[in-house]
Amino acid sequence: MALAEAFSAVVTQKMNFYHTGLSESVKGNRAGRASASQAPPDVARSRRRWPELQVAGLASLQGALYWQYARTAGITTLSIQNHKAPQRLQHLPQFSSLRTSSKRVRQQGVCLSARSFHTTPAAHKLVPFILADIGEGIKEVVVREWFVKEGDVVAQFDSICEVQSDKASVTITSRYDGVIRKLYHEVDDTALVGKPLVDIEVSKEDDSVGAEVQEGEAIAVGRPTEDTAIGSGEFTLPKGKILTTPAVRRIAMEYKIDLYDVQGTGKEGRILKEDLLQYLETRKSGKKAPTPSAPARPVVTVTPDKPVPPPAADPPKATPRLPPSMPVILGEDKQVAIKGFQRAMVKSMTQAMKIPHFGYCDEIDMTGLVGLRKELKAMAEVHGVRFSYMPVFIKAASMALSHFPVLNASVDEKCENITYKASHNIGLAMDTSDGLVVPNVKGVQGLTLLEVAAEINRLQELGSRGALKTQDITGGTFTLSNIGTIGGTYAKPVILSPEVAIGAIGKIQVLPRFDSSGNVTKAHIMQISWSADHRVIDGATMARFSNLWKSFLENPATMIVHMK
Ligand code: CAO
Repeated sequence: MALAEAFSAVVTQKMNFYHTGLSESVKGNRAGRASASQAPPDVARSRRRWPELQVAGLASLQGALYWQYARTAGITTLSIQNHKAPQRLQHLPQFSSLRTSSKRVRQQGVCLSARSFHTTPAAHKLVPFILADIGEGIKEVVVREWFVKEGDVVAQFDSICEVQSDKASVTITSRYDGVIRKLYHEVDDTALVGKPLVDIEVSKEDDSVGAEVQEGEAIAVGRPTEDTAIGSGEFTLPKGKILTTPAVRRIAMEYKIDLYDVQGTGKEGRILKEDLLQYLETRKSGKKAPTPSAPARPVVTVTPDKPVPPPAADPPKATPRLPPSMPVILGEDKQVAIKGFQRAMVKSMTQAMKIPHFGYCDEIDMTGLVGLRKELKAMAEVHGVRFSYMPVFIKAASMALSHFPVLNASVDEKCENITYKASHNIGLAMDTSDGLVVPNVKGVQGLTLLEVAAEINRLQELGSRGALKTQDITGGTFTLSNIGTIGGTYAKPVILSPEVAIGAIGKIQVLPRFDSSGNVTKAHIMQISWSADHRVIDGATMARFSNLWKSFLENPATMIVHMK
């Protein structure tokens, strides 16, 4: 069976249902297109005459679309013909009566025991669904988006909402089957860990829910946490998020697909049905599917497959990335809560300002690199990679860090131990619509310039749509902040604790300078401002490191010679 057909068959099975006596079957895409409250036309016509719904295949019960239809159609009796996992039948508050001929269900199904078959509305209870601890000592989150509304029927693992902690976004999914009765928050509200997010009406007779329902924990979906602890003040990462629909999740479960392996092409990286099909197709053909959240090393083919175009003649310009700003006239004072990434900034900067900062600035003559960058940019374009100066800054930093490992280090909270980091995970401050975020390029010491550029492209793309993953923004060991893309010369960067050093890069400007013969020449000048933790880094070390970094940028040939 072709994969597209297989997929369609799954949908058909999910939606294949009959009104008693009519045996009408609504198949595949047609059923799939029906909205939650719109029954397929044949069913809608007959629902008054046939208030009993017969289900062929238990999978049907798991579809929110199906549930919703049954509920809105006022169908109170459900007959089940095929039961592979009878425990799933326990959470059907919208049906007051269930029938089955299945021995297995009779033996195993809680709802089909002595108290079963005829449940009544009184057999449901309202459960506050508590926002559980999502790790890293997070006490509160901001609700970014609701995926449900009051009255919606949800099944286990259906997405409830997306919340934003001060570290990353997390999708909260339901642990129970039931009906959403109350949303406790509006979008942008702050929700507290340990307090209810929603009330869910679940079946009282639902033994599998039992004590858990009393606790009502919300669960976050994600990969197991990754150990990217920084220094000895280590923490557990919050889990990453997968954006997709419950239907796609269910199909993924049926085909035993880990959704983390599927590249989402929808809004904010959402995994669409087409993505899953594409993944299945690739898996079937035995090819390796692309991994969306591949941790460290971006794959770049460096063999040019078309001739490298000649370098562009124009000098590089910092293209304005933001639309021209408009004046904001407030009229009256306005108080706004500090949330999301901004809250993260409050925390990290307050922490950082406890560190005694040592500042060191210098200027770099970028004239040689400006010329070389034109060539590198053209070469990278052949591989579909956008090549700015940032890959060179980052790679040169890594090469210099190899000589000064104390700068690629972290200190614990009381500054009693210093940990020299083996990997150069170099962070780049990124100006996004959500605010400042600092993802990092992992393992720079082992990457080529092109690979660094490709990884920056990936991080920038994710950052621009607020889709950076936890693993992208944690585990950094050293940071560069290229404020020069916006403007300015010098800055006073603040260390990203527990790292020990950071550099702020100014704008490359064409300025007059003297050459070795004393003649005034046109030069491309850029300023660098370093900040280091003066408790563990002395000024001489910072200056020597800066000199080495500067020499790589001013004489790119030396960089090439020493590059591994
Ligand atoms: N001076 C002049 N031009 C520069 C430059 C500099 N210092 N750095 C980069 N440019 C150029 C780039 O080469 C690119 O030009 P081309 O189109 O000719 O290649 C252009 O400016 C735009 O670059 P970019 O911003 O798209 O990409 P980048 O890799 O240079 O920078 C990033 C990526 C994420 C560092 C940048 O986009 C950004 O967000 N900078 C702001 C960082 C920030 O806010 N720091 C403050 C932190 S403290 O609050």
